Amino acid sequence: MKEKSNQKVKLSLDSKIGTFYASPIGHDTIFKVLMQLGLSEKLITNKLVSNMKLKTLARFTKKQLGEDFFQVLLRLVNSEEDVPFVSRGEITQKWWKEAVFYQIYPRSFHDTNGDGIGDLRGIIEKLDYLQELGVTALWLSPIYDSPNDDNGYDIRDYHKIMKEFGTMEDFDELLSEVHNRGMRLIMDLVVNHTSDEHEWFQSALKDKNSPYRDYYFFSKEPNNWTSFFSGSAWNHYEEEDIYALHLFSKKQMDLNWDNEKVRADVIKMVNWWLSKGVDGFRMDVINYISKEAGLPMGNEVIGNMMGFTGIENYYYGPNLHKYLRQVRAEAFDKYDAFSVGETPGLGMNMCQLITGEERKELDMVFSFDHLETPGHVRFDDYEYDLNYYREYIVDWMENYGNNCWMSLFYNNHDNPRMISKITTDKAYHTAIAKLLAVMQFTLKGTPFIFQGDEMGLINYEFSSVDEITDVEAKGYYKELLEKGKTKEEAFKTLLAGTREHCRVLLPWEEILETASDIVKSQAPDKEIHETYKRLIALRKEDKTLVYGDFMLLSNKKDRFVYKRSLDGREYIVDCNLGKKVRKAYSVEKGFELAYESGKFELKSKLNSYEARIWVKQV
Ligand code: ISL
Ligand code: CA
Repeated sequence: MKEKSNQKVKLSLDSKIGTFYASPIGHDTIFKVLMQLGLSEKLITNKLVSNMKLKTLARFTKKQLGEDFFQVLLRLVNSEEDVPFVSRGEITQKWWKEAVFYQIYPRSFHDTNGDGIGDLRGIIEKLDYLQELGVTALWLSPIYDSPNDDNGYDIRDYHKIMKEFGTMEDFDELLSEVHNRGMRLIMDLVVNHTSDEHEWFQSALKDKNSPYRDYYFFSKEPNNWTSFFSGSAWNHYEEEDIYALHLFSKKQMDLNWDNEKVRADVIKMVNWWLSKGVDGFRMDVINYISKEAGLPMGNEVIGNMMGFTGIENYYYGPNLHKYLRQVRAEAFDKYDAFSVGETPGLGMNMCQLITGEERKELDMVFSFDHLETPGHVRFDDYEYDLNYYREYIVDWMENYGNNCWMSLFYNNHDNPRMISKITTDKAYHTAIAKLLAVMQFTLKGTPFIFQGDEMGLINYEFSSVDEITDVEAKGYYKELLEKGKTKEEAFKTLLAGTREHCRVLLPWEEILETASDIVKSQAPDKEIHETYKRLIALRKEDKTLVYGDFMLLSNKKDRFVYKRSLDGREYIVDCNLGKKVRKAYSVEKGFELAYESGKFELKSKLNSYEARIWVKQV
């Protein structure tokens, strides 16, 4: 267990580094910085350093870090009054803890009218398939009316369906078909920003005195914040010689949540969908909604470390908790609806302060620190080491608390496929796909399958940069060329990290609909699909895999062995995280094999990436 400080005393330059690191936000911030730089925690936790005063460190590092660096960290740390409560007690039972979620990126899920774009009818057509797989809840990426600058994450009208996807009648049918099957459906809530084509922004832009002017951030003097999609976070409007803030694309304008009318309108819209019967929302970049008052300049050192300037002013903003509570109280709670926030950049303490059930903010979050190993960013071309995933997940399993609940995922629409990140050697792909599934369905938390995971999909082989149309990738490509990279180099970088890999239409025909064809049915993809079915069924059979305690049995190199137990029921999961064949964990008498990802040639050995699940006989 990690040491935690309970003191509510404000920290200052006279505080010791150790005290700073023991404070929840201090810990998360330093942890993130170390991770970004690929440095070890030991750098901070050794006695010599931890007894040093912050101001001494500030003096030593003045040249590298500048005057303000520690002031900015102190402001962030001191802005949080609370400390996380970590319960070891009973877990409250909830449908969404027992659920198996499946994320649909509608544009590339299933196209029924041949225009090359997935649609709502396509989802309806595949509901039986999803039910058979064992999925119990769906998350739909945005399906609202949008000019599609960022594939629907730029919403023009929250109450209309994107015309390429279908109509509101199609949606209503989809929702009732989902419910008829005893499944749930959650929507994507994108309210950090709207499209610049949204009527609020149009009105604000055209008329200084518009009631919607304060819905956004307009300024004559833009600050130095940068956009996640390259360049400045401020777009210039010539007519009035004024700028407006957009953390994402130039067509995704940040909403001003400090304006209570914005909150009221968002809450009204959320109620509208909940009253239609949707079961909850995934909330896009929800930790970015509260910005530091006055939008102060971003610290350049932090900006360089993180790759984005300004981020310390909004990724854990001053009113975040307050706004989340308001949305919950005035919308979600009225329907007992489920919420999962997308929260890039937040560490474990911050997540505890947002998802602790006693705090009444969000039910769950997606945090992302497991998607790249320390010192790497998404666009790096490297081999992901699963030993890091083990370290990460064990920390969360042991320290997140029973009053908080984790989401378990490896993929989503914003990342290349995890299997390809681990190795490009196709010989291992089937084994890796199964290994990932074993961990996903036996660890403590709610699994979120991303469409195609169950088919064992890997990165797409793009042959030209023109095939990559994502707004982020296009901006980054331009930036790389401006920095002097050749076209080949820039294309190679995109291939490593582009979100496009996960946005290619699912290959239904090639993979599953040829099940009758003997050759195809023995293809690895089919095998992976069967594995998903088996594991989901196993998880549903026994609540031990949902609510059971987690206990680490071995974390030697390339090995991950853990136990889940509840009321005398026990499972042991034995995973080989690497390519080398290694000795299997020797389970006590009384356990029998519940699942085996390989061929079980040798009981005492585990092949490359092989995994076994043992269950205690009762
Ligand atoms: O851009 C990032 C830093 O590299 C990401 O962490 C980013 O904050 C995250 O991917 C946010 O994603 C969500 O909001 C975006 C949208 O483009 C993504 O598809 C969505 O998942 C803007 O709405
Ligand atoms: Ca279509």
